[in-house]
Amino acid sequence: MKVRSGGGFRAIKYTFQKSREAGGLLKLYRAMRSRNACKTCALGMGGQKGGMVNERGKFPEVCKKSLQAMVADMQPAISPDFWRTHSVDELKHYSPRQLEKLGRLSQPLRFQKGKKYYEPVGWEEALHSIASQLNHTAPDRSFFYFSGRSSNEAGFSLQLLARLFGTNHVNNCSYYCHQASGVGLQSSIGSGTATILLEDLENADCVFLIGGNPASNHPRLMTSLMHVRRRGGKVVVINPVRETGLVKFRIPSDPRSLLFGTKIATHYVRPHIGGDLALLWGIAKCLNASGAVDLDFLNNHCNGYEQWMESARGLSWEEIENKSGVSREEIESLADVYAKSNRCVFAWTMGITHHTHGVQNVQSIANLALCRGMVGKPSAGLMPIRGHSNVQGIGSVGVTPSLKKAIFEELEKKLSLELPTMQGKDTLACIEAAHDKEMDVGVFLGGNLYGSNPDSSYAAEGLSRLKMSVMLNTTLNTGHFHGLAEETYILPVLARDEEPAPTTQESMFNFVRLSDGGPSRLMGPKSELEVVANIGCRLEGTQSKIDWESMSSPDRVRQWIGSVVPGYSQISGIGESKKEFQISGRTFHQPTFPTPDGKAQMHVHPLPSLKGTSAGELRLMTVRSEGQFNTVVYEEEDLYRNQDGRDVVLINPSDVERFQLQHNQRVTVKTDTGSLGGIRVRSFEEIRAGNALMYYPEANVLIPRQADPSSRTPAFKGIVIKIQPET
Ligand SMILES: Nc1nc2c(c(=O)[nH]1)N[C@H]1C(S)=C(S)[C@@H](COP(=O)(O)OP(=O)(O)OC[C@H]3O[C@@H](n4cnc5c(=O)[nH]c(N)nc54)[C@H](O)[C@@H]3O)O[C@H]1N2
Ligand SMILES: Nc1nc2c(c(=O)[nH]1)N[C@H]1C(S)=C(S)[C@@H](COP(=O)(O)OP(=O)(O)OC[C@H]3O[C@@H](n4cnc5c(=O)[nH]c(N)nc54)[C@H](O)[C@@H]3O)O[C@H]1N2
Ligand SMILES: [Mo]
Repeated sequence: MKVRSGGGFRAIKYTFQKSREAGGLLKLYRAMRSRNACKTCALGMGGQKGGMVNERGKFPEVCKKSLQAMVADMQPAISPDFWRTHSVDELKHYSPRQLEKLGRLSQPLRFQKGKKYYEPVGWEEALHSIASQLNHTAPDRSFFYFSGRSSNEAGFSLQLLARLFGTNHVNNCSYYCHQASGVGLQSSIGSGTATILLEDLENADCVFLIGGNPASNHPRLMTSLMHVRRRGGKVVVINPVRETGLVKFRIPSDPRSLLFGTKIATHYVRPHIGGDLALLWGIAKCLNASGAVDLDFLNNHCNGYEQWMESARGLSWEEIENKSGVSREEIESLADVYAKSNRCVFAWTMGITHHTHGVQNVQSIANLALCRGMVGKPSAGLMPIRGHSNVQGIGSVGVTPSLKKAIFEELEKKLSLELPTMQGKDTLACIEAAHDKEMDVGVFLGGNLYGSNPDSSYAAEGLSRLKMSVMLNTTLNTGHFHGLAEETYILPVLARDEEPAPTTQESMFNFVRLSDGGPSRLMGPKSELEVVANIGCRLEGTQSKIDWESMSSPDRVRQWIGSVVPGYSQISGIGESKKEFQISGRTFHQPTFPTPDGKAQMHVHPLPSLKGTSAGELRLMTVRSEGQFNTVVYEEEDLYRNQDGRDVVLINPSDVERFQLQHNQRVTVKTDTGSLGGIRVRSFEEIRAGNALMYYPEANVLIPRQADPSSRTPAFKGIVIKIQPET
């Protein structure tokens, strides 16, 4: 049966199903209610107010993926025997879902090229070998990649270890995610994160939701959008796909919404993939023409607005319509909604950042917000909807190639030494350097670098040229079997709610939470912090520079963070005070910006031509289903898009006809980078004609290594494909 709304009773039923896997509802409920920050997205939940409580103190707040993540962590350990009977070649063919379901990692594992199997090794042996390889490695031939699941403490500590070791090749998954938001916002308002609080969002009278599918990926945001709608506010969705849950959502914790459903979008516009920039400029053109811009605000608080106005006026409607795929009338109607709003929030995700013009997309969103004075007052502003639960914190505490000036200077002063000043590489550049044999060692704190990369075959080749890779993980993923180095170590770590001592995380609203940790569910894994400290103690270059033994205590690491990271001073005492806090200087309720003259900057852009318009071509987006979390797949089906499997390419019925294909026909999808066979064509009327949808990470073999020049975020959306029938 076709699913016509997001959330609802299905979500509740799912909770009961999942609780059986977790050993009972009570056990799962206790785990979910423990005082730990939610493990999944960066919307922020839990912490000292207890699990399932949001930043406004509202209970119960829960979503399917937070249950999935919890149940995955509650799995038993993979048995040591498993590794004797399952070869790497065999496990290479396991799907992400099969790998995840094998259970928790509980012993350090080693794989050496030429052998068939991973072998369990003791912690002592693993750490000793890792340190001795690092001791024989030139620091600039090593790189450190961090996922956004780890704590601030582990992130800070490992990046410090990398610097003391001598490398700045330190980066995090943000380079594949919201880096374009950080760079775009920084260049516009001098600050790289959301300008608002959760309550600002709920009090807005208009929300623009651009290039995101929060019904699946940030389901708790739907409660906020419901509040906006109930107060008579507008929700404008800009997305090439009509996503079921953005049309109607049944919020399980709200009886009225659960029974009758809540209509989310008041306006739903479907541009072509990559057409947003033209669309946003089209709205700007309308606002200029109708005199809806706030000239006083522009004059007092913005630089570059004259050029912006001139650019908007100079664009032709023909260019705007062709490059966005949206008609002038529709664009005018959106401009009208915005012109009538007094408190507007602009929110966006990967549909905006995953393009070679990602930064320009973000800048033009900021332009729109600024031109009507919607940044720098309550209940209005800019809101990148961040991904991983602590991706923002990881960036704040220094997991970036070059450290913020303030952190760099304070660290040098406090440690009385010189930190490396070499140019650090971003994530994609590290993979390319590995491919060019310029790297020997990669250390990965969480994540799945292989699985999240564009051009998977190239990524595997690059990673396999390393002498050693070290991966700190909780469960298995495809990166443990593809692109293996001469020697690969997998180190099992504790999840956030199993840590022996409290750790902290930062939400996308710049709120720092304290997670209590909890009893370890398994024998064997160590805390991330302990592993880092252990390696630190053994590294020749680093051991004399800091007391690494003390660095296994999160309290000690927090003292460091508090004394060197801007806005984070309150973290030093949080272990004792338990007082969670808002990072200072990041929320803008006044229009004074952290730029040299306190004014925001507006930017102008040429509009990129629409890709994939030649005969036989389509534009592809690679996206998530609601049954996965990034490279971890929990369910093969995509309920909301009514798909029973992931080996599919979704195209509009008119394109099925245009290419003389049949629904369910097997095809090969091709790009200049790669091809993927055995894919089923699905006729999917929700997607705008001329565009196609496939699932990440399976489709990553198709994705070129083309990145936005200023943020270095790859274009995971907007890829030109051709579809070839298989006979
Ligand atoms: N359940 C679940 N939740 C998650 C994750 C997960 O994998 N699963 N991942 C987490 C992470 S790390 C992140 S970054 C976020 C990601 O959250 P999203 O950004 O919502 O994730 P995507 O699946 O990449 O979805 C992109 C959406 O953008 C639309 N889109 C694609 N191309 C374009 C375009 O050119 N223009 C516009 N306007 N729209 C476009 C797609 O139709 C889709 O609805 O979610 C986080 N939360
Ligand atoms: N084609 C395509 N590619 C994409 C995207 C896309 O939309 N399309 N999206 C991009 C985006 S937005 C992102 S963020 C990246 C995702 O990139 P990553 O963050 O690198 O990948 P994940 O799949 O989230 O990582 C999952 C692994 O993290 C480990 N893990 C989970 N919890 C913990 C923990 O507490 N500690 C530690 N140490 N490990 C833990 C588990 O072992 C799990 O296998 O992928 C990017 N790649
Ligand atoms: Mo992400």
